[in-house]
Amino acid sequence: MSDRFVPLAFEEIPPDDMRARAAAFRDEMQRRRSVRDFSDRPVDRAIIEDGLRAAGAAPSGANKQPWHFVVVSDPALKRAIRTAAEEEERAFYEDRAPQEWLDALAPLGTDPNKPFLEQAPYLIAIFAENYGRGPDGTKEKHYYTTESVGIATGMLITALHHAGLATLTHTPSPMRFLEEVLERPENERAFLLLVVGYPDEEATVPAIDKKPLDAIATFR
Ligand code: IYR
Repeated sequence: MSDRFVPLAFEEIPPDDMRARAAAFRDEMQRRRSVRDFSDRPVDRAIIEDGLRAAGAAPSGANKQPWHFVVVSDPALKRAIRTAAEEEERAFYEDRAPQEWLDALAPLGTDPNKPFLEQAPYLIAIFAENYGRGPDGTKEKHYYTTESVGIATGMLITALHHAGLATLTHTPSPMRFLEEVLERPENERAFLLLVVGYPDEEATVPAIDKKPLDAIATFR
């Protein structure tokens, strides 16, 4: 976009504050859970918009920003998404999924019923742009699209959690139906469906753990 350079707006933080912030943010992120029981309580759209702005600040291959977020709150659209998703999920749970995959999912207690797709106030359908369009309509190549959209999605989840909302990364498989229901252009493919809202007051989550640091990182 730009062949100019500007000064970096870097905010130096004193080392003690850095440690405190790192620890506080670690605690905050460790409280994040994937939620499947959502309340229908409304959510201020400004929170969703700022979450999307934060996601849009993600790094991306050649800064092509190869993502598009469709924010769905319309009840008829949510119902259409639920109907199509549950159809795929039924096929998944009843035929397509190998036993090993079903066994891996057992601790999560998931099944083909996805009431949260109607209950939650917002569904954010995340699309990856396989290519873009220049100002004159010519095709523009995108780079590291999956990585870029994955990073933006992680930042969106983090932003919404930080703002006080619950999310669920839902991946009905296959999810091409999202492209049809939401009438997306042919350069976009559905990447993930993020369910967003307040948890139901009675919400429970599976008793599962995250791996400790020494199991996920090597220092050398
Ligand atoms: N898409 C199905 C199955 C599912 C798959 C994985 I991998 C999960 O981590 C969770 C669920 C569903 O949403 O039920």
